[in-house]
Amino acid sequence: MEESKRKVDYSLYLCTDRRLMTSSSIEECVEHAIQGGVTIVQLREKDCSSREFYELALRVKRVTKQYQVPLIVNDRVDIALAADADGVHVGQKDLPCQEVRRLVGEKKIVGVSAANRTAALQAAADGADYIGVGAVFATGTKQDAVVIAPEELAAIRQAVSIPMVAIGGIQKQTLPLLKGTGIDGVAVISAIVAQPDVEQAARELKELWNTL
Ligand code: TZP
Ligand code: MG
Repeated sequence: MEESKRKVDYSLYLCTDRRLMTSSSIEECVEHAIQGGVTIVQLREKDCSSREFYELALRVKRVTKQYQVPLIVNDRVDIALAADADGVHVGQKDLPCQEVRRLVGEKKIVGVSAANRTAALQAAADGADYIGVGAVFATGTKQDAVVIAPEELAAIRQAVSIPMVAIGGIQKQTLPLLKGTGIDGVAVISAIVAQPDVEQAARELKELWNTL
């Protein structure tokens, strides 16, 4: 494995969403979140043009680079490459992982959303660096998110050895329920970006994670 990828800390994984954000810019949100303990950032913006997404990626990258936190671009391989992000995250309806890996090479991080054992095994076989698994709890952030059973999370953990990040409805109250699941990190949107104090929200989640 590439040396730079070996060190990736998935423990507190932030996904952005301008629609829910309390900060006045994504850069500000990301900077405060990193200061609070976020270890990896995914630019996940659904309502913007390619040009805007690209420009956002460049702006956010200035922040993540300053703090040496990896930046992952959601959905778009072209934008991840153009902005020289650290990686790209794809879902089951995006480009297949094998193609993504072929396009971005070995140095970039490739993440795949997998909600069941079959998808997780496929992602691992196709060269994914990590999988995002969820929704682990009910969430209003993603309209079509389906909550997976704890047994499914356990089956996925057992099936693959690549890092696994849980997502969906993770808040201060629900994070402790993930104890013992063997996940490598928690991915959150609203529990950080929608909070009045982004830095403090990230810090509290990080503290909870550290006691897991
Ligand atoms: N994928 C599954 S659930 C979800 C995504 C992107 C939304 C997570 O948002 P929140 O606010 O952390 O529940
Ligand atoms: Mg996607």
